Amino acid sequence: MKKLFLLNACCIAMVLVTSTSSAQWKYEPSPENLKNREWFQNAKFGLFIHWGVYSVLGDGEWVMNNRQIPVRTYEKLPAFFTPAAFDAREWVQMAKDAGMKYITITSKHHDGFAMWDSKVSDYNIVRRTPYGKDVLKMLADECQRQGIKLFFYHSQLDWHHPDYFPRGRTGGDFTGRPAQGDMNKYLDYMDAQLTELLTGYGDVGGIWFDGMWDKPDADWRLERTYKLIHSLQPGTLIGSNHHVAPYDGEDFQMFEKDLPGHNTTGFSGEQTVGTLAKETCETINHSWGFNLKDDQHKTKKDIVQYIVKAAGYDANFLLNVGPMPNGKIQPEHVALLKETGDWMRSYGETIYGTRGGPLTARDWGVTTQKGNKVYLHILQWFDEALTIPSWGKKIRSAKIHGSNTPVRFIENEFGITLKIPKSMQDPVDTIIELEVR
Ligand code: FHN
Repeated sequence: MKKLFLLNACCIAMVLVTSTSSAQWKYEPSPENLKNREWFQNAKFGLFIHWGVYSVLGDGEWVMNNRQIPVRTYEKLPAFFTPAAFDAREWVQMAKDAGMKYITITSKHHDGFAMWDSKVSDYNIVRRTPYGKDVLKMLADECQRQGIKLFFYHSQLDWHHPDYFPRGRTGGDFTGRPAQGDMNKYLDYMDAQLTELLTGYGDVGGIWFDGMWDKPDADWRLERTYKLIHSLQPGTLIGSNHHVAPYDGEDFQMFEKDLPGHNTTGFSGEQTVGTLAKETCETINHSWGFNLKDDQHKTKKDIVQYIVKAAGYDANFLLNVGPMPNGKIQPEHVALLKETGDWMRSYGETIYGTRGGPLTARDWGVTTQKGNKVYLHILQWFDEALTIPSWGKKIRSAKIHGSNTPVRFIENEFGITLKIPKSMQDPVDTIIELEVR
């Protein structure tokens, strides 16, 4: 019965959507969506969670493709997924204490396994695992309760579904799927599952798509899917990790393991920086999904400086953890997030609600601004005098943020030179608060 209702809801929405799909479609974000974009830009810091049955093997979220595990074999994994120690309250509290304002969790990753009680497919956590509970529902309720927004990561790429055809760059013949299929049937299935997520889990802060890069030339019916999402929840922010310029219908732009405009990972070669709200996502170690051997954990300084740099580039920072199969987050990552929260409690005012600028990023650091305040975030500087260019505003005062310690400065044709004695410098971030007029 529920399946029929959902398919009807999806079809009605689809009829609505398809009947208006057209070449000259121009996406007009709703007032609610524009308000949520503002909220997003002020939020600045979120928790990314890559969690799924792949966590059981402790070898990251690409284990099915990397080890060339056929579908029929991989389908044995859910039987071992028993996260008895999963505690949504603990996860949300941890994110909140770290200074994070939203959580983005994998609803479905490339392995095609649904982490919620999907009526569209029984390849899900409720029907296929001994645990049998809808962790997304538990998390959505807890986020609602604690005032944290919940976003769903959703993979367009699918190594399990037979109609994800023609295959793409990954998930080839080793999956053992028949060498035929109908991509439109797969996209109908994807839209039906998205309809479930957008009609059964409260307010959805956003949908974080990933995987189009597997078949970059395919017709992904984006207009249809984006219209469906905004017809079900106009305020939901859509972003897609396709590594190219944003498409119509998208509300924010993400950059994987890079600051906007940078391309250290090779992902962002084609990616021009658009005018939408921006977000940089990064791993807390070197893995997205739980990886037993990965002890390349970042330090508090790495994380804080990344948050600050992202803010200087006018972008959010989405920091990832890969929970363990028992439902716990690795203790090293819990400790790192706690330390980060201590810093955000002390200096968050120079991040939350700010915008990047007025100066673009420099070797010594970045600037953020809010109202008549400009914050110089000096991340690496070895001298006691720093000269920055003027930008047309007069400096009324300068001080070490969070103290009443004035910072001496002179303004002249060469710019603004500030005297920052070593004793005032902080190895993580020396924040100079300028009051401007
Ligand atoms: O393949 C995925 C990967 O597993 C992970 O989800 C990251 C997150 O940004 N995105 C893809 C790699 O680009």
